[in-house]
Amino acid sequence: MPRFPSSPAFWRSPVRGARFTSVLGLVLLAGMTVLFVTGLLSYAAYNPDLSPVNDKTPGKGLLGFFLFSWPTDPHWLYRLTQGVHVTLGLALVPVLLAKLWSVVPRLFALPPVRSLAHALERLSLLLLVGGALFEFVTGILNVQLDYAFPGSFYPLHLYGAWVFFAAFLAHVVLKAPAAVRNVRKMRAGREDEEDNDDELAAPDPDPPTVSRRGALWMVGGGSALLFGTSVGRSFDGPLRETAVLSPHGGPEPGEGPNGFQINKTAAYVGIDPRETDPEAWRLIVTGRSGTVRLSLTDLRRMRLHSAALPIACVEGWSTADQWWRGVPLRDLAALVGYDDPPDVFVRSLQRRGAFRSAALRANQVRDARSLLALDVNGEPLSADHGRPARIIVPAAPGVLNTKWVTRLEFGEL
Ligand SMILES: Nc1nc2c(c(=O)[nH]1)N[C@H]1C(S)=C(S)[C@@H](COP(=O)(O)O)O[C@H]1N2
Ligand SMILES: [Mo]
Repeated sequence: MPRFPSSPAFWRSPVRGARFTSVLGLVLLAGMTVLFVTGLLSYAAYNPDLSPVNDKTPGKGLLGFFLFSWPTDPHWLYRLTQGVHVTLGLALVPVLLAKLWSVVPRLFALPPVRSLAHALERLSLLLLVGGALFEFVTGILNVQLDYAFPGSFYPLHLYGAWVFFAAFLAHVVLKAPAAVRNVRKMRAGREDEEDNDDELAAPDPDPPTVSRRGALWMVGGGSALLFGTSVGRSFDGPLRETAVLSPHGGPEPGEGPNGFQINKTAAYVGIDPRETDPEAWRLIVTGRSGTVRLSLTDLRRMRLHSAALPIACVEGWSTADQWWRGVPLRDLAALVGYDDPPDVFVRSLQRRGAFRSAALRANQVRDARSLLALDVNGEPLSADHGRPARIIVPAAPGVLNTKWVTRLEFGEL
């Protein structure tokens, strides 16, 4: 009985084989491509060119490109793209693990390097496997642990994605044709045929306890379970309760008009209730024609506008549309001298921690549904939803919807 993992006979599972690996590989080809694209969309949605405010990634160079201003239509756009990114990412965990398990004998094959080409191939696999594990681990920690990497998650996950994807492309070019051939054979019902060049199959397998098909069903069942226990975070009502595996999201929001998901409470980020007292609070607006100070009463005398918009967090959870009422940002821009709205830099009363300020692009300011909201669902904002005034922008990530606003600086950023 061979005792070393470097010997092919050490690996006994009859499930391993080129066809098992091929099915999982093709699922990952589709799934990881969707993750990469929705991840880059999330990057674009942060208005990364409005630096150094939103995106502080150092030395990102070419990788900092983005191709378009994030649109404001459809208003549920980020809810969809980021919901898919996080929910699909969680659901793919069993597929990734099964795929790695299916090829693990290769890791121990001797000699470790046979030629220069083989050395390069192994290096690309290191980037592929390392990159995939890194992206899943950082992503899952982020959605589960309330930004376990404040400030640094973002560049890590972005750079990791590019390293992974470069290796992934090379791997797909090399392996996809064979994977497709293998799956075709399986579908033609010839999976039990002898295949002598199957290097992944155990040369001396144990008797089977489960068929390859059965093992694939188990992986699929694991994915379905993860999907079913996380997708609810993108919906309200009883469905939300089904999301026992999160993604996380803050404390229980309670009942009533303000009873929807809260990311961080006023107390958690250290907002002093005296500063958000509606009598004492003032909004400062700066722009081309100078500075304006407005009380809450001044704002309520302006033309108020209503819009039904969701909160959609980068963590993957989102709320259904809520009815927000407030002053359109473009009307506030007009107060300080802009007929055609420019970008705006938004500051909150928060003094420490992430997300206390954010920059919005001119196309977002221009949309009449982009509000400095004072009310939600017919009532003034609660302390935790940003009393007395917060930003709400259609289709934007939650992180741009700054709460407890104190200052709006209009101008080209
Ligand atoms: N000042 C401030 N605004 C903030 C945040 C914050 O931490 N501080 N969190 C942002 C994030 S990440 C999200 S998802 C939304 C959540 O809004 P909600 O708590 O009202 O649901 O608020 C955004 N606005
Ligand atoms: Mo968020």
